[in-house]
Amino acid sequence: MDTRLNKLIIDTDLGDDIDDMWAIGFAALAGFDIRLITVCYADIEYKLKCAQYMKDALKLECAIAGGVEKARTHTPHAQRVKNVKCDVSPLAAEDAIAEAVGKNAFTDIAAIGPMTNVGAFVKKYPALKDRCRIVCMGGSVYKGIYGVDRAHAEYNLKSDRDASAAVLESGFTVVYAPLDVNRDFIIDGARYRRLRTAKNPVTQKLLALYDEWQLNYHGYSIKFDSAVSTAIQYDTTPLLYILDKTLYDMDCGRYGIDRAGKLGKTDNGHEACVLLGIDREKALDAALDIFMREGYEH
Ligand SMILES: [Ca+2]
Repeated sequence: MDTRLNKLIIDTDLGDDIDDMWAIGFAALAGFDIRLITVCYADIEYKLKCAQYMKDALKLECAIAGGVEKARTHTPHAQRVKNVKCDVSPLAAEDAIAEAVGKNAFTDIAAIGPMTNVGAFVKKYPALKDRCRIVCMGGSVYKGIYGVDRAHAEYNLKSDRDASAAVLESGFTVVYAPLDVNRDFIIDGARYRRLRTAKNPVTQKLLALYDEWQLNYHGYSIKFDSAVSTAIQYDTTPLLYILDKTLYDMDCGRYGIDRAGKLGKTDNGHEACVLLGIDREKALDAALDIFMREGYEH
């Protein structure tokens, strides 16, 4: 594990599927220095409240900023966050990202929602390309959704296809964690039984949010029985990559995003690195170790 962690910006569509909440909790427990959370794509006012809720619950010291709203989706935690008072940056998300990147020698940007905000950032601030790395949850190269071994246009990249293409073509360092490595990334069985006994306040909060999501979420993501399993933890995998690259098989080469938003290898594409394989058992153990950490202090 790399203990010399970079500063971290999280660009997220939290508050819809539950995996973003798990990823933010994971980042906090892993000891990332989270400088900024930007919310993207849908239901921005609600997502800002969700981000503020996570900031308060996890005692984070980060800034929060919002992006352009392009859709309305699902708001399973609306009741929980409705009275949250937000302290939101007056900056637009892409400007807040640039400000945070500009303050440090190097910053990782975990892009775990549709690429609207990160696309705007790379287009407006090309001079910052050597000051950060963008690690995305996105794409489906050889494997598709849970149980389907056929690639397809994955949600984060297809929802704002032009922004996704802007990120890939930007010249910034971009690493993709596609469905190939995370569509089976689920904590279940004996690991899940252990997770349920976690003592730290972060994982206890995540489990409460997960139970709430099980009751109130009526979207497209798969719900497993919460007595025995988490939901699919797509968004934890790019953060786990930053911590330990050896858990993955990575391919670096020329990739493109087609009109439908599908990521694939192509001779006339742009340089990118894509995680295509994962040591699943070892990676789940590594994630569980972090969710079980004791002595969380911020
Ligand atoms: Ca997400």
